Amino acid sequence: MTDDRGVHDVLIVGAGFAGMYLLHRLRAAGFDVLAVEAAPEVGGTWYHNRYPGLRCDVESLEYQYSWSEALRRGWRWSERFSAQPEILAYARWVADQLDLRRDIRFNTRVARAAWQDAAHHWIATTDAGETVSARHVVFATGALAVPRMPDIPGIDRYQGRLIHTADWPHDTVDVAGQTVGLIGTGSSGLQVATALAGKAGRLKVFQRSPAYSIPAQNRPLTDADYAAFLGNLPALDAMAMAHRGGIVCPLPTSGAQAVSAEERAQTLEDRWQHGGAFTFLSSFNDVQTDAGSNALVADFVRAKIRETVTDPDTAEKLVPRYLFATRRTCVDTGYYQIFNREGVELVDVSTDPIAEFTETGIRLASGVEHPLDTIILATGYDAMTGAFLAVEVTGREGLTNAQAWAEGPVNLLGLMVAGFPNLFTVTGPGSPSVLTNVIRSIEHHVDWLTRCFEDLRAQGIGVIEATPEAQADWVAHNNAISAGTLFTRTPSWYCGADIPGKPKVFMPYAGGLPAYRQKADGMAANGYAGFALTKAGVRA
Ligand code: N01
Repeated sequence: MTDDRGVHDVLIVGAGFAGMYLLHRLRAAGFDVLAVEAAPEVGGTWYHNRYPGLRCDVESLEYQYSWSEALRRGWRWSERFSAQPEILAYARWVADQLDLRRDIRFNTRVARAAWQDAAHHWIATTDAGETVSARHVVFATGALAVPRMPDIPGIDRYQGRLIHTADWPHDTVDVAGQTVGLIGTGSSGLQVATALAGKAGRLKVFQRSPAYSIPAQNRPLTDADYAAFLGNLPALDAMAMAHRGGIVCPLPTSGAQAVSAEERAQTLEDRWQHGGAFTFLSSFNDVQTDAGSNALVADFVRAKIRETVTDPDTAEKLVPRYLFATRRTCVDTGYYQIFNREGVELVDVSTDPIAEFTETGIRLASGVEHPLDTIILATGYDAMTGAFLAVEVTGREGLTNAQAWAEGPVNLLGLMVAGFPNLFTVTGPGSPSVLTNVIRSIEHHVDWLTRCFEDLRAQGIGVIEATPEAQADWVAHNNAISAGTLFTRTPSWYCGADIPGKPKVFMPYAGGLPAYRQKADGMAANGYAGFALTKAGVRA
């Protein structure tokens, strides 16, 4: 594709929900923008992830763009929590509505990007060896984009069908009559297990860590739901903007220990019946900061698991012991119930780990063998840093992104890394990102970037970059905030604990979206305090 359009104003890497909205905003603001996308279609994670049972854990009416009333009125979701095909169809519909595809190069993966210091622009090289030049590059590559293969020897030896949930085949996967093994019990594992139970001849769920999961209580959306939604958009948006997770949910006003046991039980029961993890988490205001309150909420969920699963041994294995919601809380549609079915077996590999793949299945450390026709890997992602580090990015004076992030991701506002002028990440580490309804976080970043590019253009600024001092302050601020929460007490993908050798740093900004927005917008309003600005045509 070596590009004949000269130096673009902005190159966007990725055409998921972030890249799509950014392309629309910047194009409307008169910038010359090109987006490149590795997949043949828009949608990002919703294109690649297509395993059976996949639904969003944020409600449909909130997991859509809020910036356009026309889009909100033009699309009708069928269910409260949408399934993947409908979310992908929505992304495609938006691309059509906004005529985005003409500026997206599909089937194009950026392999390298190098800053040209004298010319003040980037040259990106695709894996086909073609080049694109742009003054600014924005990585809109998503926090959960690079699938993680498990650290288990012998994977190539296995002769059956091996499928990662994040790379599900486009053809039909027929498991009827088969013995299927599922490794991993996070959000993906729970959903695929629930979908395959009863379809596979036998389903063996290999669980290393049990998950806390809240029922979705999914149901069709009605005309009344839509009337209540479309008739109250400003109030609903205001509520979402005030919520730390960007969710339409009243702010909790008391701690879990500040109310009587009866009131607490009733509140939790109401939220459980309402469904969804974000609203359940918002039952009380101290669930993620006070270990005593956290234990009370955790005990409520543990009791629900014990009530649901009829075999007491299996129930005990499914009960998590770690602090509630310090790993991503799952949302399910009948997950715990599958263990009451014939043909579904929970294999606890916490004490007897999977030692290796064999030609026919899995062997545990104890020597026990599990012959399997198909193995599904729901083993997650190289979260938050994986997609950015998968591209070899060279900034000022030969500094690479791998070097800059060797001890964990550092940046200013999760938007810019010192030493990488004119390069931005959307919903990267150091921003609220995965702790929020990511659509709201995306919209904020895209709005911030659009304003930033407009300001730079108006002021004749050619180069913007995070100063090392402001970056150090932001990293310290992030660490101080996460240290005040319970998140850091549990190993999780939020802190790189799942990947051997990955720096163990809590990555998302834990201060909530409203506080984050205030800081990011404040810095912009204050002349981009913390960023160094260089006039166009002047050597930085
Ligand atoms: O991945 P995960 P995911 N032997 O990293 C296990 C979003 N998402 O794809 O915890 C045995 O959570 C590992 O065990 P352990 C959402 O943000 C959203 O499920 O390391 N097990 C764990 O159980 C989510 O959090 C939606 O002990 C091994 C599992 O693999 C994020 O994506 C749907 C193992 C990985 O869980 C990632 O979720 C799907 C081994 N050797 C995803 N290695 C919705 O919106 C790994 N595991 C609903």
